Amino acid sequence: MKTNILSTVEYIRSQLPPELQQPRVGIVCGSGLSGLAGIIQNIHTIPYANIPGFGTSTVPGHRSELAFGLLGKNGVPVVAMLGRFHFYEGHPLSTVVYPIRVMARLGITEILITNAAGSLNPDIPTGTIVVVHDHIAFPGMAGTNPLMGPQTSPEHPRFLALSDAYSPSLRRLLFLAAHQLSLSKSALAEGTYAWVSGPNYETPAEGILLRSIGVDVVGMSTVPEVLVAREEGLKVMVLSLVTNLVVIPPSYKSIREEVEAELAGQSFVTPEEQVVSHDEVLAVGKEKAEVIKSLVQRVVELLS
Ligand code: CYT
Repeated sequence: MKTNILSTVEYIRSQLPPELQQPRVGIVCGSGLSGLAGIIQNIHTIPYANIPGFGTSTVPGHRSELAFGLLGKNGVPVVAMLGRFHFYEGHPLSTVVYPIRVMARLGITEILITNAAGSLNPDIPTGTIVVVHDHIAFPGMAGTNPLMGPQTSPEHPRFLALSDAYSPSLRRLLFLAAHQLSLSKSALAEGTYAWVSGPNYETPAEGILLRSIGVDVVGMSTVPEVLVAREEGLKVMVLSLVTNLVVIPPSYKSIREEVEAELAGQSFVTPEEQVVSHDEVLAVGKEKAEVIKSLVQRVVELLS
């Protein structure tokens, strides 16, 4: 494992000019958020397909490249994942988190992670950017955890503490950045992210469950990356863009009563069903991508 990471790091460095070989900040671009590449200066990209140990991401709307370059007015060296690996694509969790371990070995000290998520909180509408302050890892609690297995480094704690997984200092910088960019108060919220494996969206009953235990947003990524980033000693910040609302019925209406009433008098109609679509998720991503880009850039500037 360790030698693999080192050989991956060696390959990556061989593809880069010296000034980009030691990035300071890592960035993970979620669904529709890879436009960040457009503001990286001196950009050098390496397709995942060429990088030893990397998988290939297969989700429409996600790119599959690692981008190196300088970000912000101080030209901070960064590495950005344009597209990530999801557990639901069939990759083992070790593949999902491999780029995080590689970026840590390349020398990053902070990682800024973005994703698209569904909201369960009526106060967090579509289009809101949620600054994640905690998580619930459903697969992780149930034995699907990227930290399981032998320790791969003596520096890794066996029993990782997660009380401060989402760096308070980075979250402070994020809200300072939002202030400097004059974002409206409602553009941002703070909340708890639940990781589910996907690839299906949640049923209404699952939505009720998640909401009742205090979840604000739900998604199919990020948490494995956070766990490994923390194990590697990185400071972590996560931004979730709410691209859809998880359908939570106030109460289940009886279809039987409805049909019986219709049959007793009026005409019978089959109503349209309310479903989440991946296209909807991508469309909202496009609209808010600019804001996330500016926030990420400003946080990187504030870090330097
Ligand atoms: N939406 C999303 N669940 C959702 O409803 N983007 C991920 C998971």
